[in-house]
Amino acid sequence: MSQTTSTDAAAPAESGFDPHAIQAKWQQRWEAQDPFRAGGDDDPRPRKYVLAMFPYPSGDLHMGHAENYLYSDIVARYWRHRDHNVLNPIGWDSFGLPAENAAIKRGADPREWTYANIAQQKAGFRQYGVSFDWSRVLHTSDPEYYRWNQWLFQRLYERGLAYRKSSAVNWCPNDQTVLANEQVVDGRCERCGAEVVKKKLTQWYFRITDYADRLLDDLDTLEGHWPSRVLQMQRNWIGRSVGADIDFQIEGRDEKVTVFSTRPDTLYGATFFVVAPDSDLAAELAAEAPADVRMRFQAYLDDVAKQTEIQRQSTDRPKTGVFLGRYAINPVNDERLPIWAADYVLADYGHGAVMAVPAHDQRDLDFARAFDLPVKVVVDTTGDGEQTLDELDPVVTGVALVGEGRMIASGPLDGLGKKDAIAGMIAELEKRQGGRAATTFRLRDWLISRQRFWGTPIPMVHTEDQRIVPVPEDQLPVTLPDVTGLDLKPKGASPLGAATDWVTTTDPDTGAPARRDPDTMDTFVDSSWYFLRFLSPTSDTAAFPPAQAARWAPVDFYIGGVEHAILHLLYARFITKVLHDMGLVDFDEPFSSLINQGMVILDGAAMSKSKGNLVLFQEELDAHGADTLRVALAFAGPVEDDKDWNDVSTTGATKFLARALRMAHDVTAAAGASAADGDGALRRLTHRLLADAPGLVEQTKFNVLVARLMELVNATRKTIDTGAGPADPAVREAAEVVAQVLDVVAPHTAEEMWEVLGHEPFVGLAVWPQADPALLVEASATAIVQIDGKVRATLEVPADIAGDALEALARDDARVQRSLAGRDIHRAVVRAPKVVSFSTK
Ligand code: ANZ
Repeated sequence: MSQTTSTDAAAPAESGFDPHAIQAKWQQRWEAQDPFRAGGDDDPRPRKYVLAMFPYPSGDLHMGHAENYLYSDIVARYWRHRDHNVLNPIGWDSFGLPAENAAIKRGADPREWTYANIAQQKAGFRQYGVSFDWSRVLHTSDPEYYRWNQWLFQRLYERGLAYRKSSAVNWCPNDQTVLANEQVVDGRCERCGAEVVKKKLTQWYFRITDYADRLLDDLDTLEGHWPSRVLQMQRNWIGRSVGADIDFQIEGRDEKVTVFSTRPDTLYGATFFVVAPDSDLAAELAAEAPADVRMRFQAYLDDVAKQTEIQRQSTDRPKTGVFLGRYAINPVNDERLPIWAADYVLADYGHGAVMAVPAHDQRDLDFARAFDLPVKVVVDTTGDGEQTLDELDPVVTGVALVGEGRMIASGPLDGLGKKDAIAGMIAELEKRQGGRAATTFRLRDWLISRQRFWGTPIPMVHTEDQRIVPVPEDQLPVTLPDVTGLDLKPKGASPLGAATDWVTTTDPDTGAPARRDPDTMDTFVDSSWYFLRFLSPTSDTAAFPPAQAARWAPVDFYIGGVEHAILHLLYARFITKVLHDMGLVDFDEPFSSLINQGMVILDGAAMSKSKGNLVLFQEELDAHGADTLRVALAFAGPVEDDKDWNDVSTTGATKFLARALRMAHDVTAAAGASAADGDGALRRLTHRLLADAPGLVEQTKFNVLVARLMELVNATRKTIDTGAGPADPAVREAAEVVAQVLDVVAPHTAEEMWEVLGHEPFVGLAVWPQADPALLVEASATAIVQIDGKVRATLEVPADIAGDALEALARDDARVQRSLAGRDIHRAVVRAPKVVSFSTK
């Protein structure tokens, strides 16, 4: 669409098109009559569940919302036109830190900020003409919602999937709360950017790792339905490594220590042993070491605590470590392996200890070279013999031999390739009960407790005798206390702990005094199952009735930003699988199809308040009206692409809508007139749109759909002005089809057209007519005739003409004869019905 010119800008007023008046009129009727409410249980139509990721009430709606909810609305409206019972709900993800921080800043209640923003966003959505089912609105910060988070927590607890443990967690010193691994980006707090440190704390976790295999394997079922990059990001995040657990005896210690290795085949090449300095094992080993070692270890540990996980994993920094003065015994050859503490080994991956094989692992080699430890090659990787093993010596080259090859210096494994050697070693270890096949995941359990106020209270009670028991179900929800008198400022412990009346309770078993758990849940718990709550948002007997889940879920079409590719989607997939195992849902993936929309950007950069390059949704909406904004955004480019606001033409969109409405006004053929004798070309175009529109919407090619609507509006205009005129019934037919299809993008204008054309509202509920197959056949085609590469004639021919017949027509054509001027045709190439190509040389 072209850019603004001064004459364009005046177009709407001249044509008498008043988008604001039309919009107000139809929004009022929708509000009064509620036509977009999902049908009840007795609705016989097939069902479609369309969902856009629910918004966080951070302030006014912005251009990202304008895009996201436009796309889901197009799909929702489309399925209604295809005679489906559509559920298109809206709710708010309304717990979380920004509300709490705003409240701290202003000494107010987070509720005020939250619900005021929600009201504002609701009004924005109404004004944008989104066809939500407004009877199902939910807010996760309502006790009616979060009591079911508590219910869910307790179900997980019963199943051993919610548990407390002490471990080194990510701690944001600024927000004074723990963060899940997923909320740490490049070593910094995702929310505030502060550098995250490790702190040892006892916290609540969900045992998502129990589901790691299923979460990974089931991604295959989503192939082709989810963006492949999201599938890849999920796979990497789960990170399955297959190998073996190997038990090592430690001199002077009874219990064995297990390590995980993806290369058990290289066990004969192990020359030292490394433990994570911040692991319990390191502390235990150091405790029994001589005083000087203990001191060196402690100093090192203090140093390590300052490193982020990213720093620790980066390969290009000098290796550091401390020899602990202890030895592990290689189970296959009884060699003594010195034990080091070094920070390149992470405490919470595998078992927090590794057998180091410097010849075949780069990090181990770097370490061995730094501390002059032995290197023993056990895989001959010379392969095609271009270089000798001596030339490849890792000690000299500094490059570990990580490639495949034949085993050497490995006793019974000698001569084997990697796969057989791994299998052979595992069999040997199993025989000796010194190891076994094992799989390790990068995925960690989900840390769900937060030391903040504005979230779901964890429904557990700490008793005097140190038991931790669930709050009895009939006492749920545990609601948040009044904020008056509470200091919400982050201080390392939950502010709820200071709400004395609230935190004091009784032991459900004995009636003795007890304390509530003062922590609240990660808000990703709220969003892990909200799509099910929309099925019965007011139910006070169940989170969701399983019968409704069977009816509506999984979600057929889910759309949202790629920033949720890992966290939200992984958690929702996990909880869905848990609910499946509880027998509450009969599917185990929540979202059957997923689309990530691009961003609305300006001058090539993401819009942001701090950069001051925001295009404000509300301003644009007030200036141009909803339909203009909707058409302009839908037309701006493919759904997945970023759209630069410079390429979004509201002027072009307004002109198009004005033209469409004027076309409806011009129609003079009576309603119900048979279009059969109307303008054939216009009818073919109309029916082609009807035939193609479903595919265009289902493949989310909304920009192409708008282009096709524009084409049909232009063609109709031509018939009205310079063809058969406004009385041609084909003109009415075209205008009616435009109204019905345009509704998905520009519903207010479409309703107006529909009414102008003499129909009862709502076009939004009108089922699209079938395309007439007879009109989809291309009746005639234009063939070009070339002679020696130059076009000499065009012929109108039947679209299904045979090659011979086309060639004969071309040879007989007078213009062709003239051009040939008596020369002979040596060769004819015919591609019916489009091209005949003669050569005379
Ligand atoms: C011996 C070995 C020899 C290894 C070899 C690799 C190559 P992925 O693939 O990422 O799962 N490892 C195990 N636990 C670790 C920890 N807590 N911190 C750092 N590294 C750890 O990596 C698995 C490999 O990473 C394991 O296999 C182990 O080194 C190391 F030629 O064992 B390997």
